[in-house]
Amino acid sequence: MAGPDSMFCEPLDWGALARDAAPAVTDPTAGSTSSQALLRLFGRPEDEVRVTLYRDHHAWCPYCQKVWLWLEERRVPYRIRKVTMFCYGQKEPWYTDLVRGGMLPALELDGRLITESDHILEALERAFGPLGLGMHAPQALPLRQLERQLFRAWCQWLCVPSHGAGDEARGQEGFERFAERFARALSAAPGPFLLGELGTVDLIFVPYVERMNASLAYYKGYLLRDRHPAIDRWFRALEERSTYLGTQSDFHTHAHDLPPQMGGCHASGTREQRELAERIDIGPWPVVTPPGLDPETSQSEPADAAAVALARVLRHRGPLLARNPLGPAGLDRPLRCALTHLITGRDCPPPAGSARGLRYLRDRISVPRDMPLHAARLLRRSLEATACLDPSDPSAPGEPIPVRHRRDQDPAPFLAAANPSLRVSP
Ligand SMILES: N[C@@H](CCC(=O)N[C@@H](CS)C(=O)NCC(=O)O)C(=O)O
Repeated sequence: MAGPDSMFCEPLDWGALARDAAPAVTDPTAGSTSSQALLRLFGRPEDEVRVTLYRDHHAWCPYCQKVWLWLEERRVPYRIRKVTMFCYGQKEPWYTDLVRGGMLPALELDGRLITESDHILEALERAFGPLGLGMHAPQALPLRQLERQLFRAWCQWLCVPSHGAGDEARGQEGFERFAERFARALSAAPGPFLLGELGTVDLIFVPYVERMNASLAYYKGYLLRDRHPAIDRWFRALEERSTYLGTQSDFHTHAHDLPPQMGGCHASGTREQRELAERIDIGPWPVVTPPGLDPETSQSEPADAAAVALARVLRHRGPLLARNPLGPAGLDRPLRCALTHLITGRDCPPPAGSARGLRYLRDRISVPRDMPLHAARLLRRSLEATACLDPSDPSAPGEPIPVRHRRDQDPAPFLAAANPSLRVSP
């Protein structure tokens, strides 16, 4: 048994760990935006709810994010029903009965079903009033076109295979043209947002600019916020809002959720790109130094980040253990070692052969689905630090993250654990 002065410590048991976990949010219908909430009331009675948002389980769908953010910003009471995307599992039959083809998002407003995110935003603006100047303001229309141009230039650079440095340079140039226009539009505005106060048009840019920021860092070694101070200022202003923070993902999640959704993402292969991608995958975080220039977030680490990460793991402990390549018996102790490191900061060596199971989990923490960005960083750091102490094979990799699909992220076992009536018999 290791004494208090020993360099290493023994893992805490599950009961002791539970005592250090952050308490559950008392009322998810009010309070900060959270990916886990299924009903948002903003202090209104439940019988006033007129809206149901259908969005994806993992918060990976960009078109869902803009509608989600709009409802949160406008504080419209709504219900959430989560649906599986084709890339990570089987679409729920009740959803394909409702929406032919199963596309997301969809929204029910006063019993009327609406699809297509822009139609949804239009209907919401009609029913509840615009956010800021609204999406039909004359100034908003050219900006909405710019968003699509920027999106296409990004796809061209990221998703079309390049044959050497010339192609890469052309891809970057094409992207820069529209990124500069976006930055100029932001600089021309009186505040950090596009048309003065935050409006629907900002929210239309949010999902893909967030994904550009992450994917271009990972696959091209290109730091969007560093290159365009006006875009950084826009992100900083968004990151002051609890609404955006509740929907915001991180570099690692997007780097690995985008390939199956986009039909592939192509790395430039430069030294800078490879170094940054490795940092995004295994840390340390922030992914660039000095820390003042964190390209993922302007927010510093909240004091309860480790306790939140711990609480989220404890909540899903059963399926997390069962889904791991080491199995429940094999992962139990290594996971407790990592969680002990997470909350005590002390090294806790796992049994021989556990590095691959710890790294499997490290690579599958999804932000904001599982926890916020800083909590995820701390958990990944503890999983990696503990894997490095594996006495037999400290550098054993986890199972590679698939790129054509993400069925390793099938939510079915987690849903069945939370609600046994959903369990499908084999
Ligand atoms: N134009 C549509 C695009 C929606 C869309 O492409 N949704 C994707 C997810 S991002 C989808 O539902 N794909 C089916 C699936 O992945 O299950 C909109 O604006 O709502």
